[in-house]
Amino acid sequence: MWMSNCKLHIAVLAVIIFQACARKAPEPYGAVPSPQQVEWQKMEMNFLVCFGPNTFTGMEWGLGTESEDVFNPSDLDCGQWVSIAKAAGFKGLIIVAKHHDGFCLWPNPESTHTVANSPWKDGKGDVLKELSDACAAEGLKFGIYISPWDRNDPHYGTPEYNDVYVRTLESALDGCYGSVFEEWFDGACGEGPNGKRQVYDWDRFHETVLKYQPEAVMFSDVGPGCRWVGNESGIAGRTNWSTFSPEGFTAGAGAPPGDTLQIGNIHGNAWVPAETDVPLRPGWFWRESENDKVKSLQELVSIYNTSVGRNSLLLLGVAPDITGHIHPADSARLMEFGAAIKEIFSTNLAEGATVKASSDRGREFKAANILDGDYDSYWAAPDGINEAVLTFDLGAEKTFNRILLQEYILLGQRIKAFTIKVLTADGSWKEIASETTIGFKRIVPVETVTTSKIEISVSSFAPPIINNVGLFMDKYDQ
Ligand code: FUL
Repeated sequence: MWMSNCKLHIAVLAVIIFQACARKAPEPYGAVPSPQQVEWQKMEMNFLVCFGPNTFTGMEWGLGTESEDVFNPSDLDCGQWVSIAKAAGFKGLIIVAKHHDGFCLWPNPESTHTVANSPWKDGKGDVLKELSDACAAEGLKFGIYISPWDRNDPHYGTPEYNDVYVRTLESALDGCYGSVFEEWFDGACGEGPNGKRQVYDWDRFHETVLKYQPEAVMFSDVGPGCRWVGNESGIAGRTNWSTFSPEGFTAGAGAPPGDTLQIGNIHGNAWVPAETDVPLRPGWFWRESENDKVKSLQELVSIYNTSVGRNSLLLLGVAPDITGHIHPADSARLMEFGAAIKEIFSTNLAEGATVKASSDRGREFKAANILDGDYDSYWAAPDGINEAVLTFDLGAEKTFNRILLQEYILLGQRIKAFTIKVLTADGSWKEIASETTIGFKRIVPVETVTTSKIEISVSSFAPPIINNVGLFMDKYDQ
């Protein structure tokens, strides 16, 4: 009796231990994102609103000597910018609050080169106030770009400028415009009015942002919150690690080469995902002569695929005109773009499929989680298994040309290679893609294919984790 009781206890214990092991979530691998970086990544598309003296002078980089009288929009309407962004599927707007010419779109007490000395609203206007209010009203996030380079400030090129710049950051970030989701530090760094270059005190700049806006993700060429993608053409690396080792580099001339920024570092020690900034027009600022040069719908969908679809955020430069409105040519294109993305990705041809994995780590991590539409439920392989195959039975023949995959980045970026095969009419499997990284979101373009079964093989640095797979048809980017 005693023996059988003992056996029973041992058996129960074994089951409990087995279940506990089976249900344990995988350990994180390598550098992982902060909660703010996860939320930031989920935004996918934001506007970079470029507006200031350049809008009125037709320049890309103002000299800093422009009169404040130049800035005088006849009918500024930040509500229009925000409603266009929202309708086109963008989640936040970052405003160029001070470009390299030094002109501030808010009454910055550190400078006389601001809206306060312009004729606009008799010097009583504040673009940051109007835009942050409009964002709050529509539920979009608000971000700020304040160029460290300043061609107007007389202190530029001396240690005092770092103090001026810190106080400038404070005056925009201290909460008067609500919460700021991203602070953008441009890497462009030239000479100031006295011909000198500035040695920036990046540590102080970062501390200042964190003090007033602890939730803000900080952009620069090399992070710390997110990094430049290394080009302004809308193209993230086909291999794109969100991991990156920034040690020894600084923004601007001290940044690594563009191709390194495009790819990241495979074993980078920090989570510094790529952001892809690209203007909607040839230039970042509005010019009458470029009204007919707005990127085409096909170009924009292609940029979506090579930015959002390559584990990056898309930051699209949008340039309001001298009236203070987004020009009809730009707004019409943005509407078409938003509608196209919605159309492509609203019909997931993998819906209703069944999926089997070569292994899983228990019920909570079963392969079916991949198709449940919930970002926080995922399939994961058991510990010690770094190679796995997922087989999707679509139930019927489906025709598609985009395959979307997502890793659960809260536990790191783990997958280093994957291949995709489809079942052909003669019953054999044909490889249609062989790629490297996935990250938060990967959209793999393939030749249009019709099949009833697809097989995805992954190879990773730690047990692979996938939380979403989708099949789509894109008729716009051909
Ligand atoms: C660049 C700048 O020099 C451009 O003027 C623009 O602000 C763009 C977003 O970043 O590096």
